[in-house]
Amino acid sequence: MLQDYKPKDIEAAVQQDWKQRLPFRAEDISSKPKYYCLSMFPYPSGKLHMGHVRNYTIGDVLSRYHSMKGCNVMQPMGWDAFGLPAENAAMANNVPPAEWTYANIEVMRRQLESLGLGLDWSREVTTCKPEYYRWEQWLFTRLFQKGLIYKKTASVNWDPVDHTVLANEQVIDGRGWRSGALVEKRDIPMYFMRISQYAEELLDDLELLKGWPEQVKTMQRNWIGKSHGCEVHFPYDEASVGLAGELKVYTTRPDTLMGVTYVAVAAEHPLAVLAAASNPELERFIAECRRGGMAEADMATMEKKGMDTGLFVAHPLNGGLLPVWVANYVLMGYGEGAVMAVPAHDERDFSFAKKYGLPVKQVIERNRMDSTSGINPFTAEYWQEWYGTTECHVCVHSGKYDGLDFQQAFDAIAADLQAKKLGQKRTQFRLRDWGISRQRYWGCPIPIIHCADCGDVPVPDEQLPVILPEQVTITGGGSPLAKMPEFYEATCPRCGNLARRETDTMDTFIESSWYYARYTSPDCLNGMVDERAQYWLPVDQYVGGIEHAILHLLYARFFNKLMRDVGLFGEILPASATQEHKTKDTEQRQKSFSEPFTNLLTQGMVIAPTFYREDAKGKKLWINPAEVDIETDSRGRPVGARLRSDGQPVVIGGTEKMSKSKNNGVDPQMIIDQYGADTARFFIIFAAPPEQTLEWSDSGVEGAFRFLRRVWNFACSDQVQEEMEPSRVIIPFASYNLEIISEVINANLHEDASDEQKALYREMHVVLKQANFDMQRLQFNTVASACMKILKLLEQQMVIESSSRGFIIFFGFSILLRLLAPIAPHITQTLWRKLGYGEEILSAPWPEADEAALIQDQVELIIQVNGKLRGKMRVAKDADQEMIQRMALEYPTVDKLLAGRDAKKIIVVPGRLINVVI
Ligand code: ANZ
Ligand code: ZN
Repeated sequence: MLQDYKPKDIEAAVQQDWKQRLPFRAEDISSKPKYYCLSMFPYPSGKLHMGHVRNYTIGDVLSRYHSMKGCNVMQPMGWDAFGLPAENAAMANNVPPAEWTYANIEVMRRQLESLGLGLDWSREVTTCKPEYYRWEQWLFTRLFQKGLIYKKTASVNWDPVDHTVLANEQVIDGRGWRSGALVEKRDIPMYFMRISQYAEELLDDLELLKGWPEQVKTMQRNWIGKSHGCEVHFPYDEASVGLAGELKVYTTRPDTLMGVTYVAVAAEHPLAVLAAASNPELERFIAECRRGGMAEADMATMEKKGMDTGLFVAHPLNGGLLPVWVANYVLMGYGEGAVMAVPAHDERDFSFAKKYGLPVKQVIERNRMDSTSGINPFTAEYWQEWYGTTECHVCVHSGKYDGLDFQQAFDAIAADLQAKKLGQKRTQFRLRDWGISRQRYWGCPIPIIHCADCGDVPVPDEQLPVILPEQVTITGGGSPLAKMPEFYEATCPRCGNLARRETDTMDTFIESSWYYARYTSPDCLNGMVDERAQYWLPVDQYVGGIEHAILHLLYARFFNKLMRDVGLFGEILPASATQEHKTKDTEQRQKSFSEPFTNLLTQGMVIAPTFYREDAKGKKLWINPAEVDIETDSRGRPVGARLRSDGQPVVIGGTEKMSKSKNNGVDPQMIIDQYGADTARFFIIFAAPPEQTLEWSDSGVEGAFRFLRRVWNFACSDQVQEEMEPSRVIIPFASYNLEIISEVINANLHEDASDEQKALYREMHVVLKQANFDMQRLQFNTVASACMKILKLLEQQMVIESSSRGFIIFFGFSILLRLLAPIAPHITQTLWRKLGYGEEILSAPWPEADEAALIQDQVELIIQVNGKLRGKMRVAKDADQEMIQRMALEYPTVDKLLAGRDAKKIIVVPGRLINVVI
């Protein structure tokens, strides 16, 4: 009797069963190979969005697939729980951030459960809990003592009305997001992590990451930004500066040194400050620059502004005097905070020089006889052609350097500077040290106590964790911690005097930099991680969004190296250890614990159509796709759309990334409620390869549902049930012995099947073989379509009468269920049991294609030994002599009779028999 496919009931029952039997618990000791599959953990905003669903479905498919392939799989989940939104929500709704966060976690955990993810919840990590963040405080104190964390004054965004520091994302068009006041720069002491010390290693080790997308590695490489250049010192002109000294600059183009016509310094540069002391106009200009607050990215396009300081420096090689300007395009935090300006060969310097009437001196020519040689200098074309390349360069108007190419000039000028002690070659990294203190409440407290006598004293281990008070009211006017004496009053751990506890918290990027390691030892009470980390790390597969391609991944890679170097992964010598101290073993360990993520998959965006209406002022009001009915033409193409509630037309916008701002997000919960998690998962996997953009489509979701219903109906139909009944007894399914099954089926097929039936059976294995290939290269969308093809082949088999049909259906359907299991775990698990294949589909072996079935056309050969009939053997029709002979020798009876001897002669009568003479 046909039962309806009711995903709600099925999924609830299966999830209940998982809750009781815990099949996703990862074993810390196992004889199976380990497979650690990690999806980026969510920020508990309170609502799962489609991006999460895609991310976690991909991770789950990989995890389940590897379980069935025989791995000891760990797939954990947790919460990236600190951060700004909780503070904003606290202000809006008047609830403490902790309360808001924990409530959201409960909601989202239920949502994740309803997706049917195979997660090991016993490893759940919540980063705002003291048992988690105490270990980053512990690490902080270690790194502080090692000098890998240090304190330095740095500028922050200051809101003068709200009296608070703003995060970059809270500054909108230069104004505070709440107050609307013009944001100022303020210098305050901050803590920095010396990531620059690891720049070289972070760059070099990208080579180890064979399983990462090239694109991500390139982004990391550019971010680290190693450049080869030169430090050049310009001696002060004592007459104008009033003291002796040198202005240092960093340049990647020492070959242009003879073309320098001025030098420019950042507004914060000491020389600018010195000049401003006696020049009020300059002082005003500097103040204006500092208010600007400029991101590096805007540097190229913003309007260049500057002012002459009236000071001069001397050219290091020819002694000529060069004016010193303050320029807003020079960054204090980069290089030396000063540049040697070469207007003829640097576009920024050029537009600055033009604006302020400074000289332009060309010192490079292009020695090229092609179309580019005729380009007029200083045109857009010229900059396009010249910028960023040093190919085919020759020096001109450069005295003794005339005629040298780029590298020759670079070397010669560097050597001359060195001889004069006015500079030398230097490689530099773009990567800055990581400012980790935040003047915010909802984060991990920085474990430092400020003592008037002892300075900054790290909190001793036995006083950790420094607990963040959770019962607070957030008003928006600065961190509440700074107003809580019970928090900030402390005694100095060194001298015992009254001292003040640091009220800054850590950048929330810190929590996500090591959570992957904590999952290995989530309950460890006496350390960040324990020896289980050495079993589970590195993560075998990391899955997440491309938006984390730079910072998060770089910080996590950095933390892994820090943890390695404080000895958390066992005894490993630092990279700097001398060769003689390195043994094979330590070197191997050094390598295997250097990088946290062996393979990285960056999933594509989820996009959806947008709809809007314009109000009287032309402002777009975005309408959610769920509220819209789409009209299509006869070919199914959309021709119009109407708002369901009023039946009036709406404008169809473009297809864009699902977002709040365009109101085009589809709520995953709605899809799950309506169609079930299996449908949502199947659609997401089917609609696009994991790394590509996925276009949401309601009809696609419906198609996914219809397919799963067809699977269900097929399995539950009386005819199929009847057909399978005897096979259950005959095929030794519990052993899943492919060889035996293959033999039974192939023998049967041979005896009574029609050509069509054979072809259909063969086709199934062809599809399976391709699906397995696709699975390995993470092309899950074609695995999903393989499932559809196999169902169709089985449906076709059902209309052919034959005695082997039962076997084929029984075995074939088990292949379909297993192939589909990682994608749609509930329906497959339910049918697996219902049809008597076994208890738990997750522990069934992954289906492999039957090579014997793949042989296209077979003939049967009689096997003789010394002319006596000894058996029959099936070979491909087009098998060559050599292959037939080999198969005959391996035939069990022949092999036995040979007893290790060589055959004297093998006679093959094509298509008929084979005679082995012993
Ligand atoms: C002279 C010159 C001539 C330059 C030329 C470029 C082209 P990368 O490659 O990113 O390391 N620079 C140095 N410090 C700077 C600062 N604090 N703010 C803004 N610009 C700065 O860039 C190095 C180049 O960026 C340096 O080489 C310097 O300009 C500029 F035809 O020096 B160059
Ligand atoms: Zn003290």
